[in-house]
Amino acid sequence: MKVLLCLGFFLCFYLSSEAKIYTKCELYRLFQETGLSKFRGISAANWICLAYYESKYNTAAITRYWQSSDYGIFQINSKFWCNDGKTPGAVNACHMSCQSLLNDNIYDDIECAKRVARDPNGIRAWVAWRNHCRGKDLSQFTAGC
Ligand SMILES: [Ca+2]
Repeated sequence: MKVLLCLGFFLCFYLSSEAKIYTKCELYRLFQETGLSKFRGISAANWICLAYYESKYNTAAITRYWQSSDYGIFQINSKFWCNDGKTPGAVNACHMSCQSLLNDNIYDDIECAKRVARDPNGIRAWVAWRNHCRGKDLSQFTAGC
């Protein structure tokens, strides 16, 4: 998404690589395209439900904790998965900057989510999925897509 902001008569900022609020059907198509749908047997509806309750589909979402933060549409944590330069003992298992989890390109976010889900806990790593999606009727998350 590109946004043109004009302030007054002269001052214009052209910003690229902005954040984006996705729709469930945009996510559905991207999850199909990248193979996140059915990844380790986890359906698209589970991933869309997870993204809804973690970030409301907003790539700019950040949640700060005492010594780490969650970033982006999947709320991926800086303690284990990405590098934000300020998390003590960070592992950075996705080998990426946490800032990359905040822009409108979510292909790298999807690859990192797959990495998280490859661990033994799988999708259970996400608290919002456990609290809001596990065992629920998730048909609304792909309805009409
Ligand atoms: Ca990204």
